[in-house]
Amino acid sequence: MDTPGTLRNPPEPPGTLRNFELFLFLSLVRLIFGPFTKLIMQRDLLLGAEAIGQGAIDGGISGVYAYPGTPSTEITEYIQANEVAVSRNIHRMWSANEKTAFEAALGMSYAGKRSLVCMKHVGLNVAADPFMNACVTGVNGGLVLAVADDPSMHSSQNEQDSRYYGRFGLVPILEPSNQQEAYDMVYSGLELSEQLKVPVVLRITTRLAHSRSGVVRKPLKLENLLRIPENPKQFLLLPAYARKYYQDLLGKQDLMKTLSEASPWNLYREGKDKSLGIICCGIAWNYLMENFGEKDAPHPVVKISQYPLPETLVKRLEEECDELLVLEEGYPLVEEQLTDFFGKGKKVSGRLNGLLPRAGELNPDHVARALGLAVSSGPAVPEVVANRPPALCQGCGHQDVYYALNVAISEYGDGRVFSDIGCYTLGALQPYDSIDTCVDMGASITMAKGASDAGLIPSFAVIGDSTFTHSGITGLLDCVVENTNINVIILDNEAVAMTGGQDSSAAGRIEEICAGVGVAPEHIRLVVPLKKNHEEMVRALREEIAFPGVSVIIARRPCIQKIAREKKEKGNR
Ligand SMILES: Cc1ncc(C[n+]2csc(CCOP(=O)(O)OP(=O)(O)O)c2C)c(N)n1
Ligand code: SF4
Repeated sequence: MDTPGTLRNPPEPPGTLRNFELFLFLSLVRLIFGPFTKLIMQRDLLLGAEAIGQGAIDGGISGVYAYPGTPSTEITEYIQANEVAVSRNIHRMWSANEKTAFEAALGMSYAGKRSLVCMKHVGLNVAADPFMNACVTGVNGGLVLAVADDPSMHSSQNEQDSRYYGRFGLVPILEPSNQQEAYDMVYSGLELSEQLKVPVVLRITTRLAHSRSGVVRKPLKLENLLRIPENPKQFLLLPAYARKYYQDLLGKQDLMKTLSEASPWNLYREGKDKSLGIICCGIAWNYLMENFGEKDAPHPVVKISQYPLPETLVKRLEEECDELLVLEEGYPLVEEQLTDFFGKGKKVSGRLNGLLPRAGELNPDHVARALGLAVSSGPAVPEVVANRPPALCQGCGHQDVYYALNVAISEYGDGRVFSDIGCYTLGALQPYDSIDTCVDMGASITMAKGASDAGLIPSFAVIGDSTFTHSGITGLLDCVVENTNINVIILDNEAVAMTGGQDSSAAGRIEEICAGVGVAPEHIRLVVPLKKNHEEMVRALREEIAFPGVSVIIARRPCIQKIAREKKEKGNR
């Protein structure tokens, strides 16, 4: 900063030649570099999920395929609303489930174009079959699988770690530590996928998906041209081909490791205190940095955001430090790889040895405690916002169904209502206390079938319209084939309400699907779940309980939240 008396070049009066030259020079710079600087420096404030959507668009995808699921939903919603995606007509409609989504993305890759497929962690269980096999066939156009894990189960039925799927499939895993990396990793991940000819897994967790930060974008790429695979048998997994492709996949492992070693997202950071070496995976890097502010950690740190594990970096840390601490979100995947089976090796701490909690999300406080630092958690959460249990909205049609169901089955005793996953799972709570199970999407019909087979009659399945088309239809077919004594209630609110009211693939199709699967038309009943129809609903339920075969009762009334949202949107137009 200049101080008084140090002014060496006093300003020239306006209008001099010098000012004019400067003006000309700046105008020229602006003219030549303006468009580029604007492009290069554009910084958008994006959720992690949105950064992935933007990275995929800029990276040249021709399609996103997904089934909603927290915390992955916003990736697809961002692409659906994006002007470039709309003008390019990038495929962006929801799929019926994660398996169909993955397969469609693979088909787009087969045709030479780039695709993104998104799901929550449990969705990858549903898509595991095409995923594992796509790792063997490989890809043609780049394919990135964005999978969002939910440690602490904020809105999920478990907290599995999707990095294991990447390891299982023997393909690269990218794990961003912030929103910028999330963007960069999809953008470059599509290229990495084309370079290695395998799907690339991008694993994020809830905090990253749902927090914002500035993201600098890269130039928008052109979409790939249509181009079928050079090897016309690439996607033909007959054993004779599959054996060869599996060998090819094994043959790529060394290159994957080399790329991990050289990855700009993996790094070794020096630290003077070598009594401890720290390994941070993905967002855990952020949690460590939050503890040290602008200052570097006193210990050497290896940041891992691309797998397979960058062995050279990890070995260097192991050789230089007395002990190791592994900070990772999810399961102890890296810690397990480093821990000596017989306990004779170097001490490795983390989630396995109890220094960090074995379950749930990590946070900066956990990291501070593990490092023996003071914990400053900030002010306590005011009671007014703490611990509000979820509840069905007042006026929700699901309530009316539960009140009727409770009456209809009261004489048979408890323990016979198999539910599924959706808003209606809240029927487990008071005052309804109507359902007994919730395991995975589609399990209501199949579990009720098994219980009925075992002699538990009547046996009820309660399933939402979206969950029915996600994975209920095949279970219903099993029931029809065996003429199972079962009562299925499909709660048709014409929306995927639990994840924000997306359009349901089932809309306007449920009766036809049930009839197509083979349910007798006279046992496909339609009711409107309203207070005034209580008696009629109880009667319909009792009549179907008396029928010793497959019956489906469709309770149709639109989700009131979706109606309210649509009204508001109309008003804003
Ligand atoms: C395999 C899997 N994919 C996605 C989800 C996220 N999810 C939970 S319920 C649900 C759908 C709910 O829709 P619907 O069955 O129509 O019930 P509603 O919420 O509308 O009552 C979704 C997508 C999940 N839990 N599991
Ligand atoms: S969002 Fe819709 S389906 Fe869910 S509880 Fe509210 S009204 Fe019912």
